[in-house]
Amino acid sequence: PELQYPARLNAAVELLDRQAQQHPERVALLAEGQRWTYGELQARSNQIAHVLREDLGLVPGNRVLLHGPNTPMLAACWFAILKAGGIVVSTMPLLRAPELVKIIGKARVSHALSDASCLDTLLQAQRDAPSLTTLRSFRADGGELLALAETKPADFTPVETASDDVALIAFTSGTTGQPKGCLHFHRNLLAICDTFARHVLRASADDVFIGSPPFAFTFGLGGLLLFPLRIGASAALLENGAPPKLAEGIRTFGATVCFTAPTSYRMLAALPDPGVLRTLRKCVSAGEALPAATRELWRQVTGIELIDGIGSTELLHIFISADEEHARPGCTGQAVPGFQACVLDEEGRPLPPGQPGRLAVKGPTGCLYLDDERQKNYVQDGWNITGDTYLMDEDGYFVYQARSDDMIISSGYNIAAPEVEGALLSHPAVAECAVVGVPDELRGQVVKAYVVLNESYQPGQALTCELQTFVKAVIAPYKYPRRIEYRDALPKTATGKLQRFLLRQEPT
Ligand code: 3UK
Repeated sequence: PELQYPARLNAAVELLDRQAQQHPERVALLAEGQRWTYGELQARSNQIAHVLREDLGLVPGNRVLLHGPNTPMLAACWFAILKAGGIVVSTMPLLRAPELVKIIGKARVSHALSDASCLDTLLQAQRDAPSLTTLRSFRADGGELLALAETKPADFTPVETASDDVALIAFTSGTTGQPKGCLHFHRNLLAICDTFARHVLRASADDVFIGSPPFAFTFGLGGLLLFPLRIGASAALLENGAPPKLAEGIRTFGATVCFTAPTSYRMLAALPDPGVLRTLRKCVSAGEALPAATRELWRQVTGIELIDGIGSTELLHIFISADEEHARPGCTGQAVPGFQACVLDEEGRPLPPGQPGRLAVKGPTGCLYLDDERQKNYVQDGWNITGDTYLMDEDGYFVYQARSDDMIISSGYNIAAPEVEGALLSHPAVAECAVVGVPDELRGQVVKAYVVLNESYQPGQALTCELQTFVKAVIAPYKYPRRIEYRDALPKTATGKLQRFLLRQEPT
C-alpha cells in the first residue's frame, strides 16, 4: 500500500483531534480509578500545550523529556508537546540519574515533564544536565502542571508541523549497553498505525487495548497509545505492567487486545486462574524471539494464536509479522504490507532462501540516528541493517536465528543462542534461560546456559544431564549446552530483553 501523507501534518491532530471531533464521548483511556473520554483527553492536552507555550516558554523544535509510567496524564503530555510543536524525548520510568543525564545531553533537552512518582531521579539528573532549564511535575489528581493547566482554555491551535518534522526521539534499551537515540517524524507515528496495526492486527473501535511496555519503549507507544487512538478504540493503562498486575488489569478493564513480551505470556499462562484472560481476543508478542513452545502454551491456555512480530526502536514498530491465520511456529512471519525485507550476506548481496544472513529492511519509518557514525553502519544502500541474523524460506517467511552478536561459533558450527534457549524452555523444569558462548581452548567457544528453574525442581548434576540429553533430542546434538549454571534470575533490560552481554562478561 502507498502511504501518502500531506506535507503539513501534526500527528496529534490526526490521532487525537480527529477522533475527538467525531466521538468526544467515547472512552479513550482507562486507568485505575480513571476514565478519560476522547473529548477530555483532547481538552487536557490542549491546556497543557498552552502551559508549554505561554508559561514554560517552549518554541517549536524544543526537545521535551517525558518521564513516568503509562498514565492518562502522560498521554495528555505526549499530545500536548506535539501540538505545541515540541519534540518528545521519551524515557523509561526506571532509568537512574546518570542514564537520564546522558539522554538529556545527547538529545539537547530543554524542558521536562515528569510524573511525581519519579521526579526525584530527574531532579538529581538536572544537577548534572545544564541544558535542562524547565521542569514541571504532574500527578493524576494534582501537581504543578495540572494546577497551571486548569487555568487554560480547552482549545488550542496546534502548530502546523511538516510531516517530516521530528516528533519523537526514542532511545534503544541497549542490549549492548549504550543507549542510541533514534529520530522519528510526525508521519512515522501514523505510518506504524497504517501498516502493522491496520493490515496485521486489524483491531476494531470496540477493542480495549492493554499491555506491559511503557510508552518510552516504542512497542508500548504504538500498541497502547497510537494504535487504539488511530481507530477510536480504548487503551487501559497500567503503571506497573508486570504479569500479576497485567492479569488483574485484563480482568478489571475487560481487555481484548494485549501487547507484551514472550516472558510475560509464559507467566500469564502459568497463573492459577487463566479464566481472568477470557476477554482477550488478540495477543501481540514482540521484543524478543517467540519460542514455538510459548506459542503452543498460549494456544492451549487461551485458545489464541499469538501474533509474533519483530520491531525495533530504529524502525519505530513491527515490520515482519503474521496474523493468526498465517502464523507458523518458529517463524516471525512475512514483511508487513508497506515494508520490504531480505537477507544479505557480509558483502551486502541478497542470499537465496534457506541461508542465514543479515536481516535488511526498507519501509516508511526508516531509521535516523542522532549519531552520524552509527547511521553509516546501520543504513546501507537504503536498507536498514537491524543487527539480526535471519533466514527467509521459499514462501517469504522469516525465521529468526539470533542477534548477530548472539551467534555462537563452536568447533566451526554456527549455533544461535535463542534456538538453544527455545529447546531448553520446552523442558518443564525450565522457567527462564539465557545461552551464551564462552571461550574454550579446544572449541573456540562452547555453549553455556544460565537456567532459572520452575518451583519444585532442584539444581544438580542429575538435572544438568537430563537437560543436556533433552536438548540433544530436540535440536542438533552439537548445539547442546556443555555447561549449565543455575540462577535465581537473569539480567534483563528495562524492556525485558536478556542482557546476554553481561553474562558473556562474567569470569568463567
Ligand atoms: C529483537 C525480536 C525476534 C531484535 C520493538 C516491537 O524490540 C523492539 O525494539 P528494540 O529497539 O529492539 C529491537 C531488537 O529486538 N526483537 C524484537 N522483536 C523480536 N527478535 N523476534 C521478535 N518478535 O533483535 C530486534 O532487532 O528494543 C519491538 C515494536 C517496537 C519495538 N521498539
